Amino acid sequence: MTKILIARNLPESVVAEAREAFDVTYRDRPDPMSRDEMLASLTEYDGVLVTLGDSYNAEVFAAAGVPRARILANFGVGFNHIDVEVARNAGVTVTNTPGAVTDATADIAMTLMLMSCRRAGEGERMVRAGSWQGWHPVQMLGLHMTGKTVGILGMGRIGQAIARRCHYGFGMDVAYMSRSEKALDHPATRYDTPEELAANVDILVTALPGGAATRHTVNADVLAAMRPHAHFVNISRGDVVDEAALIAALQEKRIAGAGLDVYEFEPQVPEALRDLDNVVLLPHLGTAALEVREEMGRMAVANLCAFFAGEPVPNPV
Ligand code: 8YV
Repeated sequence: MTKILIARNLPESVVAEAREAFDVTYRDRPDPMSRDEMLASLTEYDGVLVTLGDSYNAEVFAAAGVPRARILANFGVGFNHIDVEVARNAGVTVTNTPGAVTDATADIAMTLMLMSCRRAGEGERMVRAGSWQGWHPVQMLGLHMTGKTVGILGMGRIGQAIARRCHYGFGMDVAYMSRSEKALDHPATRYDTPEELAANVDILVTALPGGAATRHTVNADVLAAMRPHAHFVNISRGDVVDEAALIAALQEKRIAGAGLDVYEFEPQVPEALRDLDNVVLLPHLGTAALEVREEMGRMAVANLCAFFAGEPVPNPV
């Protein structure tokens, strides 16, 4: 029977489904694999269900030699923790779970936009600390989202889901930067560079894939182009932003605030960021809802099943 390693704790229904099809070794733990475990995952199993935090880089593949594993089925849409090129050269197929994550991740973007613009984190901390002095007409005034312009960096599935929410739900104008013009069912302005986009919006949101190709797309220049009342939101990968430059922009109040679900060196969140009042910090909650994680798991298992049945995998990357 085909030997599969499930490398991380998953919803029970997903593990049960995988067990029906494969000889499963279930690593029921929340932490990423050690280097030895990573090597063993490639040399002792036919396929691995992997996720964020397990870095299948060139060095790991080189150390593993000719892998026994022929597929890495990633649980998640983002696969910047896997060197896909190296995997391909080693004869290893990589799959992911697009679609399943889209709405939940777009919802977290809206959560962060609202929380940052309306200073909800700051207000909640004030109430908890017992330091609220009572309502008054100019207390904690934030940015009203209705009618403002959102700028989306990266207009894939998640970017488009954020755009729809902003346009239809909040009456916002939509602007974006992406490699190609997108056929959308609502008006949107496309800009060619991140700087131009940043200069023309009230809220800048990143929905880029992460990894080498998009590293530090939001750098000091892009942050400098933003307007002082503007907010920045990141729900994609921490490395799309130069975190040190973001911290400086926030400290110097060159932008009004930020809402972050992801970090450059996750799970480390710099103290300088945690010290700031004008940021909302979430622990990578993008897809954190049981039914979403179950759907992601079902997709990962479906990719494994198709692969070992000799059929085309539904979600190759
Ligand atoms: C996942 C995500 O929960 O799907 C993704 O790429 O960023 C998440 O929300 C996590 O990364 C698992 O891969």
